[in-house]
Amino acid sequence: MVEYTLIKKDPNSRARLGKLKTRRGIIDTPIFMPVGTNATVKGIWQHQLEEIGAQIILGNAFHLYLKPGLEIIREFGGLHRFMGWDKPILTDSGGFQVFSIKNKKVSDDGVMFKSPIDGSKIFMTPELSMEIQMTLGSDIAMAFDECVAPEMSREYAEKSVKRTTEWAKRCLAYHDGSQALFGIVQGAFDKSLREQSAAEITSMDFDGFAVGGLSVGEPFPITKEILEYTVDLLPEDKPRYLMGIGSPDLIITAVENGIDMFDCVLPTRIGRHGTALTWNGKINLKAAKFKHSKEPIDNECSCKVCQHYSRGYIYHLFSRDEMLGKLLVSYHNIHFLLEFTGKIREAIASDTFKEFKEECYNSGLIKKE
Ligand code: PRF
Ligand code: ZN
Repeated sequence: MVEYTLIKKDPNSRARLGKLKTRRGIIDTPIFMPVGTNATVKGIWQHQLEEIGAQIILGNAFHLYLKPGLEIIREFGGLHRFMGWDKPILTDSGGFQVFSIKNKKVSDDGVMFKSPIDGSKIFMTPELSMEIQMTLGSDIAMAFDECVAPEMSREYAEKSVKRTTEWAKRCLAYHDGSQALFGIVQGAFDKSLREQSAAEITSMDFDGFAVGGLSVGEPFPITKEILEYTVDLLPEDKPRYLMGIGSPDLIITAVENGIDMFDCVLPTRIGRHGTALTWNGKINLKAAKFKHSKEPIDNECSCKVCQHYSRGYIYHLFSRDEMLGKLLVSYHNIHFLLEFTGKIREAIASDTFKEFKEECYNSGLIKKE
């Protein structure tokens, strides 16, 4: 259901340039996927996403099942029609969202929890997650997995890896093949568990593979070490997705380790708080030092916000709590990450990825490890 074509490998790292053919068009990889949890990338119109070059966005089985619910999605003919977006959508299975809920009961059958919206009891299973994602009609669905919290014991993590494998089998068995389906490798921060999980998950007939369970609060060197180790265990001929990362540092680390896809709420979340990504690092536009600034957020940015508005104007919007401030910074931030990943692709294409990374260090966008 998706077809990955490797175009080129970077001579100095494991970075790779490729194309992923989906039923709704071809995606250039490495690619950043903006997150639209509730069928909206917060604060951005769908036509604006197109305008800034988003090629694929994320939706969330968990949230969309709670609201608006499957009845409404069916009535509207799927998620694409419901939200007015006709490019590819990847849906997450709920495996991560369910696990951040308190007072849930996890068993080998599934996860029992109370709806955070109306308190009703919900039993999420691999089969239900597949049912939801098929109804949403996303182009890429994710297997239902268990993302283990970092404080859990090795014993628990071991059980959890087994459970994620069993759930992956059930997802494949229930799924009707109408959309692509990716498997997720778990295994906490333990290399032997990662190895076991990767061996089990990659032995199944998935269209692509994701690395889950990282960037859940652990220090950066651990993320990096486990990522490096895990990517080596994934097949070369399928797309690889690192779930839930989107800071420039982690994007560079992911790409140089051979990751093709990543997603994160970071650009819109920090944008709503006035923090903007720039080629010289993050700035917070609520800071008084920007009150008189006639400069754009970033001099090198080609986005509409940087073309038309000053830091001083955006400072004013935030000081009056005007909603436009949040919208402008969110738009700029998403544009920034899409432009950043576009430059990464150009650099891999021209054998200058190493130099590009060096430039990012020198400009202050990313930190020395
Ligand atoms: N599993 C799923 N979604 C996720 C994760 C995971 O482990 C993560 C971890 N960073 C983000 N999103 N299903
Ligand atoms: Zn901009």
